[in-house]
Amino acid sequence: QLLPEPDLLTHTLLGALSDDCSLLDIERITQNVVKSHLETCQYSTEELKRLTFNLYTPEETRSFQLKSAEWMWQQCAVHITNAIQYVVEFAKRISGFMDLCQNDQIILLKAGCLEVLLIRMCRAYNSTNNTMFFDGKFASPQLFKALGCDDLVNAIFELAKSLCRLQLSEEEMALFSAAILLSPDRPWLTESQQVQKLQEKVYLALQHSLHMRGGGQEKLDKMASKLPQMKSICNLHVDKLEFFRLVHPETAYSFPPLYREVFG
Ligand code: MHQ
Repeated sequence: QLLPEPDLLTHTLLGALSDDCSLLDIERITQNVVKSHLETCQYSTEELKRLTFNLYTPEETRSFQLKSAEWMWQQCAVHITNAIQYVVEFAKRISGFMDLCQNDQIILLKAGCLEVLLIRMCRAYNSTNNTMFFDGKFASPQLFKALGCDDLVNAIFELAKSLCRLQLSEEEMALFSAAILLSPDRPWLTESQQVQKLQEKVYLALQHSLHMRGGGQEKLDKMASKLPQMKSICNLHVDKLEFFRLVHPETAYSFPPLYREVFG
C-alpha cells in the first residue's frame, strides 16, 4: 500500500498543521462558523418544518404559471437578493473575513454567494414532494414555468435533492459554506495567500467535524463531488440572465441593485 489510510492521512495532516492550527483553534473556528450560519440562515429548521404542509394549491401554482416572464423574474430576483444579504452577513461574521482587504471581500462574495445559497437551499427543500420554500409556501418546479428557464429550475431542484440525500448537519453545512466562500482561487484576489490560510482552517474544522461522526472521508468526497454541479448552475444562471436582459432590458434594469451587481 502506497498511500496511508484516509484516517491516517487526516491525522498526519492535523499533526503537520498543528503549529498553525491546534484542536482548540479548530473548535473555536467551528463554533464561530456554526454560530454565524445559524444567526444568518433566514429561516430556522423548526420554522421550515412547521410550514412543511403549507403548499401552493394547484390554482395558485397555475396563477404563477400565467404571470409574465418579467413579473416572475422580478419576484425571483427580489427573493434571491434578500437571501444574498443574509449570505453577506454570514461572511461578515466569519472571523478573519473582515480582516481581508475590502477588494477581496467583494471578490469572494461575488464569486461565492450563489454557491452558498445553493447549499443553504437544501434546508428549504422538501424531498418527499419535491418542493422548495418560496415566498411563504412550498412550491413545485412547475410553479416557476413563466421564467422560461425549465433547465435551470430543474437543475436547481436536482441539486437540492442530491444535497438532501447527504443529510448534512447544520455544522457541516456551515463549514462547507465557509470553505466555499473562502476559495483562494477566485480570479483577481490580491491576498489569496491569506484566503488560503483561512480556508485551510475551515477545511480542517470540516474534516474534524465529519471525522467525529464517522464515515468522514466518504461524506467529504460526496460533498466535494457536488461542486461541479453547483458551478454549472451558476454559469447557467448568468447565461439565462444575460438572455433575459437582451429581451427585456427595462425589466432587468429595475432588478435590485445588489442582484445586478453580483450577477451583472
Ligand atoms: C435561502 C432562501 C431562498 C431564497 C430564494 C432566478 C431564476 C431565473 C431562477 C429562493 C430561480 C428560480 C429562490 C427564489 C427558483 C429556483 C429560485 C427563486 C435558500 C435558498 C432559497 C430557498 C432560494 C431557492 C431557489 C429559488 C426558489 O436561504
